[in-house]
Amino acid sequence: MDLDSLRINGARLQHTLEEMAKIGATPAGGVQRLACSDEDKRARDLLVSWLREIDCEVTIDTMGNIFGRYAGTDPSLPPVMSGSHVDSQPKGGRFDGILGVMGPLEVLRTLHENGVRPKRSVVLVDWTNEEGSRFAPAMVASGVWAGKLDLQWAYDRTDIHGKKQGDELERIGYKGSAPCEAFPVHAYYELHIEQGPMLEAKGMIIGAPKGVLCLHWYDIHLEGTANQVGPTPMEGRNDALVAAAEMIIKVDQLPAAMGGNMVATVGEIHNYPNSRNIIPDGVHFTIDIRSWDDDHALAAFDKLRPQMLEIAQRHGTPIRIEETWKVVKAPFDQDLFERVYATGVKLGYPTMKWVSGAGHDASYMNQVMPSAMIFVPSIGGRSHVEVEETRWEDCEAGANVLLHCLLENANEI
Ligand code: HGY
Ligand code: MN
Ligand code: MN
Repeated sequence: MDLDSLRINGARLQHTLEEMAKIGATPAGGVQRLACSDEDKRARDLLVSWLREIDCEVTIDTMGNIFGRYAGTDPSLPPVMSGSHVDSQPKGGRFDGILGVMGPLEVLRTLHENGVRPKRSVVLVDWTNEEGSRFAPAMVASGVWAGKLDLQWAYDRTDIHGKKQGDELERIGYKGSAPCEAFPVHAYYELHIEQGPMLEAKGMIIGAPKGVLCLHWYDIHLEGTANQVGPTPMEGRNDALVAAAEMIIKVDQLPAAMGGNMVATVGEIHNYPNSRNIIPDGVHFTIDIRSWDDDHALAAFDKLRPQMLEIAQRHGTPIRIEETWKVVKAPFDQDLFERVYATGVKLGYPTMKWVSGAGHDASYMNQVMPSAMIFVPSIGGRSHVEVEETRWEDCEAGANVLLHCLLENANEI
């Protein structure tokens, strides 16, 4: 068969994305499928049923990663792999992660219905808890698989209700038996929405990111003195929330102070006891610093730390700093990166090279095997929001590029 003319079924891809969007659907048109939640389970169950329909061998590992293997003609050769995540942010979008699982599913369906059996097997993967929103950190299961994070440490991560990730994985029936450890993979591709404005702004349909920024996460805990807001004079208060507010402004000012391509964000904050007529005596907030240069990101926190210590001292609110998680920047495999770009051009899609500011499981895959990503535009550059949107024809384009990149690597020795 003329493989060059092979294309995926865009309508069927749209249907799978629409079916998945019904799981955890929110009233404003987004999804909530938090890691290891009942909604995550329902999405996983649907994915497994679809994989079995096309005779894929399904394996679940001890971190709940789901692998669907579409057999090639030579089982002795390391497979090619593609995947992403079905979990979402609390008020997430209908494309983040799930496109990178439905895309390879559509590729496998296309191979299966056309009787195409490449030399190498093609493995689809759904990585557990890519978002790191319910259980920090992000990309935790691909991190364990890549040998960069400890399994028990990952199991012990707790959500704000004190539930453990390992227990929740067991509860939803996805704490598998296969070891969560890397096996030889010839090439890994991840299809994902850009989650930024650039492709749309440049009129592009396919993005070939050269890599992913480093991600450094910190957790800051402040201890104040609670009291009745009325009789307590302003002088001498130990107000943990005011101290936190000063620190949060410093975080926001950090990238400008450091220069270079950096972002710094406080995205999560918990205030205790969080009553309008009690001076806060406890605050926990998170810091996310990203840069194309790990040392640049580390230098940024070295600049921020003394500023926070001074603010804590001045307010009499002792501070505890947790260096929660770091994943180094991921410069992708040059050959695969160039293949993504060349395939986009060959298939006739406006294509550009770019970089990923969002973290992805490919960040860890990149540390243990040749990896690259395929981006498609986010309308308005929006993501991690319920209005997240990508054109169906762009999803189809991305899956076609994925099909041909995987086939080329799957048929090379
Ligand atoms: O944090 C990220 O960029 C990804 O959504 N985990
Ligand atoms: Mn994602
Ligand atoms: Mn995300």
